[in-house]
Amino acid sequence: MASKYAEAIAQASAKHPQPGKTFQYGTAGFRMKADLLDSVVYRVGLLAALRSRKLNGQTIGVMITASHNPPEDNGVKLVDPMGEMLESSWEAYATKLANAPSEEELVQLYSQLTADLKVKPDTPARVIFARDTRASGPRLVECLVDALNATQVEYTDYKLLTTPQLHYLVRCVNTRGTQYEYGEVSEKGYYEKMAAAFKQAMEHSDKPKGSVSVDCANGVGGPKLRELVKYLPSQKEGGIDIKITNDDVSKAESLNHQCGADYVKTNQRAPPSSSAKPLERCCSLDGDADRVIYYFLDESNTFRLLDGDRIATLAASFIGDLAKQSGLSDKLKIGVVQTAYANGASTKYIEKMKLPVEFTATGVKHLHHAATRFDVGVYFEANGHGTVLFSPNALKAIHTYDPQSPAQATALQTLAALTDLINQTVGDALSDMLLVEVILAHKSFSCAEWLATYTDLPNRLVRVEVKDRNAWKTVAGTAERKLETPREAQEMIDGAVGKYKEGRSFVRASGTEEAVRVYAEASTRGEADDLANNVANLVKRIGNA
Ligand code: G16
Repeated sequence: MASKYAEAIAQASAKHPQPGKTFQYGTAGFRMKADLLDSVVYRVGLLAALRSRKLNGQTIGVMITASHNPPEDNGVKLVDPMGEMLESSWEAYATKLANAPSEEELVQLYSQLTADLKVKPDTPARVIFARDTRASGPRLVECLVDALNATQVEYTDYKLLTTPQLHYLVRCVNTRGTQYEYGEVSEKGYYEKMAAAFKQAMEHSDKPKGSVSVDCANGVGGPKLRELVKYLPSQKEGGIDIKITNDDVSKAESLNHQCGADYVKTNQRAPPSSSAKPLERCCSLDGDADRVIYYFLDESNTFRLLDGDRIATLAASFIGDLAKQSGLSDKLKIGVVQTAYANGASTKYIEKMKLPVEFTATGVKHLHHAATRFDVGVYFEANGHGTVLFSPNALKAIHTYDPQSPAQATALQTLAALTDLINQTVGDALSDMLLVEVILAHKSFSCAEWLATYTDLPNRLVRVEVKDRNAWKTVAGTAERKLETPREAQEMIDGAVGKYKEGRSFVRASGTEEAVRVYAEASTRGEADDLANNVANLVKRIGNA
């Protein structure tokens, strides 16, 4: 049977023909050159309607962004009702819809999915959406709106937002009026919630030291951070001195160009535009402000990186201390989730703290899922993408525990504030940055002291372009540490790794770029570079043969 919306879908789809390409819902949705995306975004809109109807009219989010990718790329991803990433079984439907070659086949597939998924076409459907600052954003929004109109969806366009702000709004709108209410459904509500939590979290800390210079990657994080600052206490009132840099969103080509979290992490250097002096605290967001990386120049002007692993260890140790101080350590099982990119030294440090560590494949969706298995799940990718999840049990314990001493009451108050300060839906650079600032203030830590908690193994990340990145498949269950294909590759990598002290290297296809990534670490800088180059060369050889 044809879907109720078949005619409207076919008509609007004719405006956005499939360009004869094969698409795949990847690490973070669909992502590629923006001029290939019109039909994909249109079809994602169709799926959002189905998803919302399947979930009885709960609101689904659609974010148009390509995050850390260059300005000419764009992307689209779906957000499920609690603000989490789209349920993985639905990714396959997204891929199928995106690849339907003609209007007829699209309509047929849509009707089939409606029937197979037992979706009632008359159920209301609701979607909210937003975009980052890319030039292609408004055009892609039109494609999305065409799909929402064709399938009679109620929608709200939030225009420019960071990705985590959209995730926040999705959760707020779906929990409104319930016992799980997450916050006011507005951008202002986001700032107010975060600012109130920040003030409460800072109440029992030392005054923050120095300033923090924030590189906003010339993306949407710039204007949004400026807005957030208006709600935060001033320096005089005990707040932080935030210096905003790279916040020019008027020049499309400057997005993520020689700045931003990905640039800093990959190149292991500050953006060339940085004028930070030695020991000044700096951080970089990415293009849609869902990642943050800290760094500074030490006394000898050497660049020092404080990446996602560092944020994870800082957060886990701080929350562990608060749990002990508040008398809740028995009730809060804290765990950390990492990927293969985590520096080996960070994993050892977490194990020394006697905390469990789990590994998943790259992609926030995998880490997030694993983190829900702990009362307090700290998850960060080394690239700065992550957050801390508090389970319903943990929240109950924190909010109902009767403190037995003033010291317990103080720790409990800070812990409660963190549950609001930290975005529970997804990694959020603005929220994570405030979290780091709160912890540094509480610990009276400079960046140098934070760095001194353990010593990273020197490491290197290399991006290699190959003929077909899909030929590079990893073995299931190895958290992407071992390659299955090309057959000869893993043995050669093992051979290379064996030559270096504390050597480790792995290769995986990127899910967001047309490339393969090589990670290597070893006991010295020279060895890590050497190992990375050797493995990158063999990947080039095999991948372009
Ligand atoms: C996205 C994902 C991250 C992932 C990154 C790189 O980040 O959300 O989980 O680490 O891509 O993925 P890959 O190595 O597969 O290209 P973002 O910030 O670009 O959305």
